[in-house]
Amino acid sequence: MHNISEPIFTSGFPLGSSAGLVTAFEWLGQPYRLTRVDMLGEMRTDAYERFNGRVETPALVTDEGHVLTETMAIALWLEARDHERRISFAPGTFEADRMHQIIAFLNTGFTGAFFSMWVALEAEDATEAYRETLRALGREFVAKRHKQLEAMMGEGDYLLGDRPTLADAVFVGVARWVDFHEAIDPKDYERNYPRISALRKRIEADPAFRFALAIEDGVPAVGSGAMKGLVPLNDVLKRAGALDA
Ligand SMILES: N[C@@H](CCC(=O)N[C@@H](CS)C(=O)NCC(=O)O)C(=O)O
Repeated sequence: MHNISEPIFTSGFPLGSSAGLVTAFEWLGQPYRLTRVDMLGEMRTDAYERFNGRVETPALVTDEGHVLTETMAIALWLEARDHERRISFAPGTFEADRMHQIIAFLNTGFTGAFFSMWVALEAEDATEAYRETLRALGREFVAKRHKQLEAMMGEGDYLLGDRPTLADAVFVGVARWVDFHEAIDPKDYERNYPRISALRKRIEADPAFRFALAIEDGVPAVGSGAMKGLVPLNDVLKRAGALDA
């Protein structure tokens, strides 16, 4: 553990939005490591809470040993290291500003639209009527945010320009929740949101996202070669000073 010099990114399962940023790490191609975090189990400890006070994934332990949380902050950390502009645009350009705009929308309105559906799922003691109200609210917001994202998209193959960027990565980690929560009728999905639907198919077929899913599922995976190995969560907690040595 002491010899690890690469940044370590936590990939939360099941269905973590973190799969999006794992996809981004793969596209970026710089050395990194991963830690799988069971969000229903090992994340619920005092040590993890000391590591990330919000008790969430994703989190990044940087190569300097700092702990950085929040999807947008980690996306910006990646952007600052993307000197070859593989997954981002030159700072100060309108493309860069627009990428930030789209990531912000995805990380707030689009992701937040699913919130009441997660609450409904976890509210085991609530009445069925209350849970159905939460699900109905979720369906309404998910449809609204899909309509808005569809309108923000152009004719291109990706959210911006002609290549995948951090915006597509953030998108793909969350867009799949629509299936899990049955938030939109599959018949309406392709018909009402043809660009979103096509983008999902394109990125979900991408080897980088396939790799992220394999990591999430805990099955052997061959990635780009940038991922230098899995690190046990306890080692990460120790490194961050959240666990007694
Ligand atoms: N604002 C945070 C939210 C992260 C978040 O919602 N993480 C979810 C998984 S995708 C989580 O850890 N949920 C567990 C919980 O809230 O109990 C970010 O953008 O990174």
